[in-house]
Amino acid sequence: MKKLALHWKILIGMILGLIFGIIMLQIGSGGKFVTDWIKPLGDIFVRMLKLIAVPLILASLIKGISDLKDISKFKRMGLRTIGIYIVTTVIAITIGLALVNTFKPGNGISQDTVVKLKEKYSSNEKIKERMAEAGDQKQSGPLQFVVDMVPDNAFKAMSENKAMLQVIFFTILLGISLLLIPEEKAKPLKNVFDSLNDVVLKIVDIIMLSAPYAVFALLATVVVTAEDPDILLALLKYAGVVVLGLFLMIVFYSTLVGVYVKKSPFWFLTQIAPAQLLAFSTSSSAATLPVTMERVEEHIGVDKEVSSFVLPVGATINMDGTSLYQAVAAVFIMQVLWPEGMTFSNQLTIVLTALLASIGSAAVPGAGMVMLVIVLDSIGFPADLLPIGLALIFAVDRPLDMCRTTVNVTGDATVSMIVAKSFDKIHDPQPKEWDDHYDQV
Ligand code: DAS
Repeated sequence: MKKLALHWKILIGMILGLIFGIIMLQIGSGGKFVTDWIKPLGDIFVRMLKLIAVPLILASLIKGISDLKDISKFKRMGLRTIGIYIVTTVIAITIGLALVNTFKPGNGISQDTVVKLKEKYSSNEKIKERMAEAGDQKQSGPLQFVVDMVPDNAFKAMSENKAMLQVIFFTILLGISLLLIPEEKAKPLKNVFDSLNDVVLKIVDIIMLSAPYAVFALLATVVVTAEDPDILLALLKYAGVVVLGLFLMIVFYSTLVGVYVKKSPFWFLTQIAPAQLLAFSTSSSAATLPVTMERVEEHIGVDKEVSSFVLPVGATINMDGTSLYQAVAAVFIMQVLWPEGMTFSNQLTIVLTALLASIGSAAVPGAGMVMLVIVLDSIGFPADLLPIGLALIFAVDRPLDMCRTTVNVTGDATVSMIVAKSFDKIHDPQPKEWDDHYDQV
């Protein structure tokens, strides 16, 4: 066990968690036991990761910007990053549309399944919650997400984890200003953030020691809180199309890493595996971000000037997995409930709105489904059928959220390597002796 690399231990924890959850489901009050006594372990782990996400972004982004020496390079890196993010997201949506129009998973859903869903979910609290959240999003104008990026209170922004873009905005302002004041004045603050960065990365290592046990709890919880399995079967073809699309995205990223970054795709997937497994277990890019940053910097060798900007921005605005899922889900729902809406222009509209929706989706569980309402609304989907449409995909949303979050994280790591390579800021990693220790512990 000593020599087992971290990602194998996490994988074993996940599999044992799945098995434990299935066993507990067979025992009378097993589900309640898991939610009362096991689930908190997973919740604590996710909260600890979110706890250090803000200080890590603050420290590494300040260090990254101040190491850049001049602002023009930062501007070029920012524009290149956003540009590549938009391209990969449009490719993800296109793959999603191609697959869902080819396999037509919606054509296999019988009308009595739809009726059953109508009864089962028409008053479902979670569906209402997501509809309400989407309603709030709809009310705001197209540029609201830009306005929301500017915090009116820096410390309040840091206290609310969902305001990650606000933290990034404030930190970029601080980092650039640090570049503009005389070196001797900036030095003390830069040193503080330098050591804060190392300290926080150490905290990530320490938290990761509990990862195998935490993912056990997270997966056991997912199993006992899953929706009814018979609907899962009816939706298997839909879920299969989403998973196939997500798998193709992983192949696409691996090809980019091999062809452009000139690193072995298998080596890349091994190094990023702990972040992917956490993304799968937590369904949260935000919670996974500290581990993604630690893996990309210390195990893949991307310079901090690049990773400290590209990854936090990617965790919030680059969600390729989510955008692919939204394209497939929107067309699937139309195939079942609104076949007449399946026009080519509507599908083009989906490309644009799924791109914007994935940028606007928060990096938390279930966010992608909330934004799906925006996508459907944009093509004039009948409002009375919306709750049924969401109900149709709700039962399989959590397992698909786990998969699409994994792709979101992998896409961010891939783009950070591409941007680093384009600025010649990727080197052979030298994991520190501690890393060997934590990898082997
Ligand atoms: N769970 C979101 C994330 O953290 C993705 C989604 O909901 O689609 O990336």
